[in-house]
Amino acid sequence: MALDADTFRQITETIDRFVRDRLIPAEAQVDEDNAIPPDIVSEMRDLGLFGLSIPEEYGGLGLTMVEEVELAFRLGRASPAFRSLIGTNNGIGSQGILLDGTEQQKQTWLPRLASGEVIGSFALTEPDSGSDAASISLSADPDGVDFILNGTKRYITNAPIAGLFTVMARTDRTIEGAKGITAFLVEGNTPGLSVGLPDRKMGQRGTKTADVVFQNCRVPASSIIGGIAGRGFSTAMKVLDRGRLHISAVCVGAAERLLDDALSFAMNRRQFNAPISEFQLIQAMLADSRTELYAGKCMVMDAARRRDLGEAVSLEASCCKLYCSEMVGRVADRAVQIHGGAGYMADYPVERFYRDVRLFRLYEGTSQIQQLVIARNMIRQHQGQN
Ligand code: COS
Repeated sequence: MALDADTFRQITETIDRFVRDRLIPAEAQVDEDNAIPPDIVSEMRDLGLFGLSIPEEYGGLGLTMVEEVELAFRLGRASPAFRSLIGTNNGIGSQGILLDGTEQQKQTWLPRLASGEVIGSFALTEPDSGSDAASISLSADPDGVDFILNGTKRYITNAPIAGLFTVMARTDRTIEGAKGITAFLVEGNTPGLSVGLPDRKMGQRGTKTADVVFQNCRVPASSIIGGIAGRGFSTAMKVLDRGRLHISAVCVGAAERLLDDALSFAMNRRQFNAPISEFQLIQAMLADSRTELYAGKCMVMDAARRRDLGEAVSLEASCCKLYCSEMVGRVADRAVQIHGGAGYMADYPVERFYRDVRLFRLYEGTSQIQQLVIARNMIRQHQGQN
C-alpha cells in the first residue's frame, strides 16, 4: 500500500537533504579511502534506507515500486557507492526471501536486513557462468539432512561485509540447466565459506565485490529458500526482474546529476567572450541529454506503476535497464565533452561518474541479455495471441 502523500513528501525531502548535505560532500573522501565513512553508514541505518522495499511487518518502510524508484532517482544523484551499500538489502540480497521464502525465513532475516544489522548478498555469478546463469556449477550435494556446498562465486557485491548470502547452487547434477538449481540462505560465518580479497575495479570505489569460495560448506536443508529444491533459478530471475527496475532508476538519478554538473559548468565556463552554454553545439549536447533523460524517467515510472498494479513486467524492466543504462553512458560521455579537458581531470566529479556508470551496462544482466529477454518475451506474447 502506498504511503499517504504527506508522509512520502517528508521522506523525499529528507532524502534530498541527506543526498545534498551529507552524501555529495563525502564523495571525494569515499573515492580516496575506497570506503564509506561509518558515520554515514549509521545515518543511512537511522533513515531506514536498508529496508525501503521490505514490508513494514518485517521492519522495513514497505515502499511501493513507484515510491522506491522515486527514492532511487534521488539517491542516484550521489556517488553510486552509497546506493550500492543499501542496494543488496533492498534488492537482490532480500528479495529472494521476500518473494519465495518461508514465513520462518522471512521472520528470521527480513527485520535484520531492514535495519541494516545484517548485509545481504546475492551469489549467482561464477568464474565460468555469467550471462548463462543456468549453467552454474557450484554443487550442493545432499548429506543426511544437510547439503555440502563446493565451488566459487565471482564479483559478488558486498561479499566482504555480508552476513547472509543467497547462494544459487546445483542440487541435482544429473539435470543440466535451470531445473537443477536451488537457492540457499548461507550465513557469512558458516565454516567452509571464505571471501577473497576485494576486487580492483574500473570505478565505483567504495563499493566492495569479491569471490566467495565454498569448500565442504555444510548447510541444513532448512536453509533452502521456500524449502523446495529446484526452484532457485526462477527465484533468481524474479529477483533480477525487480532489481533491473531499481538500477534503471539509479541510472536516471546519475544522469540528472551529470547533466546538472555539465549545465552549470557550461554556464560558468567562458570561451570566445561568452559562456559556452550559449553555443549551439554545446546546447545540442545538453538538449539531447535532457530529452533522453526524460524518456528514461517516464519509462521507469510507467514500469513501476504497472508492477504495483500486479502486472508481469519482466519485458518492461529489461527495456528500462537497457535504455537507462545506455542513456546514462551517453549522458556521461557528453558531460565529459562539455567539460573539455577539465572533464578528464579527477578534480571534477564527471570524471569519476564516467567510470562509475559504465558498470550499469554490465551488472544485473548486460545490455545484450536485456535485448534477449525483451525479444523472447515479445515472441512468447505473440505466440500467446495466435
Ligand atoms: N521470472 C520467473 N521465472 C523465469 C524468469 C522470470 N523472469 N525467466 C525465466 N524463468 C524461468 C523460466 O520460466 C524457465 O522455467 P520453466 O522451464 O519451468 O518454464 C526457467 O526459468 C529457465 O528459463 P530460460 O529457458 O529462459 O533460461 P535461459 O537459460 O535461457 O536463460 C537468461 C535466460 C539469459 C535470461 C538468464 O540466464 C539471465 O537473466 N542471464 C543473466 C544473468 C544476470 O543478470 N547476471 C547478473 C549477475 S547477478 S547481479
